[in-house]
Amino acid sequence: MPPLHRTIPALRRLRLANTAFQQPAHLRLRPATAPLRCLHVTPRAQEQEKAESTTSASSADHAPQDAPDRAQSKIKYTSDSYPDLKRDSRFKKVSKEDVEHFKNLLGSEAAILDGVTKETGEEDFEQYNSDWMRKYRGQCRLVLKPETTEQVSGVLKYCNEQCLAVVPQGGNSGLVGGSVPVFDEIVINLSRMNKVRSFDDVSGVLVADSGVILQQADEYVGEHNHIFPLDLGAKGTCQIGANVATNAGGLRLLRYGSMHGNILGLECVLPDGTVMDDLSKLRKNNTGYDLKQLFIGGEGTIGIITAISILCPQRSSAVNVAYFGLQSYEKVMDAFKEAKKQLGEILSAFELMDAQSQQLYHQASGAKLPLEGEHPFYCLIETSGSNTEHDSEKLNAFLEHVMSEEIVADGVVAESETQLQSLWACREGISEAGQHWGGVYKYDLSLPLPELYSLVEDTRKMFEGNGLMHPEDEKFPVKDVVGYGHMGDSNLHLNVATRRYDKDVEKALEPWVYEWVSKRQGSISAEHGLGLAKKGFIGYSRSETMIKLMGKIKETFDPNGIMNPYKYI
Ligand code: FAD
Ligand code: 2HG
Ligand code: ZN
Repeated sequence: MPPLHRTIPALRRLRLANTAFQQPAHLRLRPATAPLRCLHVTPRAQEQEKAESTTSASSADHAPQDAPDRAQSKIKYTSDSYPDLKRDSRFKKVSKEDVEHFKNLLGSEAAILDGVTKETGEEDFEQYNSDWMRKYRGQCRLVLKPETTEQVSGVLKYCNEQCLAVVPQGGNSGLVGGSVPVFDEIVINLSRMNKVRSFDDVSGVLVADSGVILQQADEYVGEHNHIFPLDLGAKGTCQIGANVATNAGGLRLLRYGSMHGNILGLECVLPDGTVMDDLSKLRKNNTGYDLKQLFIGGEGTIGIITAISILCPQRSSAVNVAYFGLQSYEKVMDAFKEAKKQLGEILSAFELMDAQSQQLYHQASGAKLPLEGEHPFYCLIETSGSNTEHDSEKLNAFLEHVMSEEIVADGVVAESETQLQSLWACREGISEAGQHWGGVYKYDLSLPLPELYSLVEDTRKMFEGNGLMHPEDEKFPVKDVVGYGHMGDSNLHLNVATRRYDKDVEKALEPWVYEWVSKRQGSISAEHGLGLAKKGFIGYSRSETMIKLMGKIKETFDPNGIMNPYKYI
């Protein structure tokens, strides 16, 4: 195939703007190798860039800005940050006898982290007690790591009988404080339940334990030419059972749909130890209430998911990624409309990033940005298809159109796996960059597309007006307000990057953000869930009737309330 810039003059402007992208900007369709992204994708992408970079600015130009030493700064106990939350006196404190019981039940040293009968230091519990954002910190002194469904069942049955509160935990990458205890709840960590049970390469149905890491699940089905229908920045850490428990959305929901559609069956353990075996591999099963749906997005409040059965699509043999600069949000919407119209079934991601989010990523990671000059908005588009010729024809027509109509001002197209990864890192790295300076307030919102970005502008105005924000001055708690997200799913991520967690900032944002969203009939949680962070705000997105029904469901499954207490329900 001839380089695009010879056949399509408008694409000459799709140029390579820095040394990370030195080759001419023609599009070459590549064989699909699974992009491997992990939680800390940023440094890896940076390393690749540094290795490739031969000229251009000195390394000092790209050094990340200094961040406070996060490892040194202690996270406040959740019980101190939320003094209104009181420990429920119904719950028993873990005793030596309880620990003894669990030891017998689990039968392995590796299965228990015991700070009740042993002098185990607080730092050993840190990774189980504190969340990824370093915002929430519990006081658990017992972590259980069962290896089988029977063990999970035994643990829950005992906890229910003894009224011991528990928190199910996967990779602990959740962003709403749902995966860590508030007080002394026992952590039930699923990481040792990590086996693939079966894969059928005719139907594409994968059955696996809930503790399998998402990236490993994707690699496993990749060996059979399939793809796990979920992809997200934390894929190197998060677990597939927890992905189901949070109904995670991620980067390709636009193409493959949500967990509610892709999950065919679940195996769950109820709080009283009953195993609900619904590991169906059927696509169609219209036999009464679809109970598994209650566990999808249930956030560990009614039971523990121990295995999943999921439909995995065929892996695409041609994947392309383009990164554009655009002059306005209206142009972003035009580009999205055109992408849907012209790329149709091969469009697999359409992601939005504002200029501030890209600057934040650049400053925090030191990575170069793909385009020279600033554009108010950026988009990342991915196509995945099975017919190289057909895909490239479609993509060429789309690129020619958006360039010649001046919808897109500038852009690059990846022509190697490394470049593809670097482009994705500009999008995926924002989440981590947001908290580089000390803390971040994260809002994950569903909004009608025409109004989606106005929230970011209004938030910025609000902080400019109340004197809490300054880009450089350390005295001001807020550093910047950035907007990005899954444009293809009308899902905005509003991140307020701060130098420290600060009650004045929180008061300015909440419930103001939720009111703003509710007025536009949006949702206060598009994909991260409610956890503890949004506990008090569910009423902005759900009616009283629905909240009451949720309460009844909780009571039916978990009458003693031992499952993930103090969270949204
Ligand atoms: P955890 O954080 O350990 O747990 C999450 C919740 O599920 C908790 O309430 C926990 O109690 C419950 N839980 C865990 N395991 C089970 C189980 N087996 N049974 C029942 N309940 C359980 N989310 C998105 O939706 N889209 C994104 O694009 C996205 N990108 C992210 C990028 C980064 C860099 C980070 C840090 C997070 C991102 N997230 C995203 C959020 C997070 O990764 C997801 O919510 C993920 O599904 C959580 O998985 P985990 O294994 O870390 O679960
Ligand atoms: C993403 O899309 C994740 O990058 C994280 O959902 C968003 O950190 C956030 O606010
Ligand atoms: Zn997201």
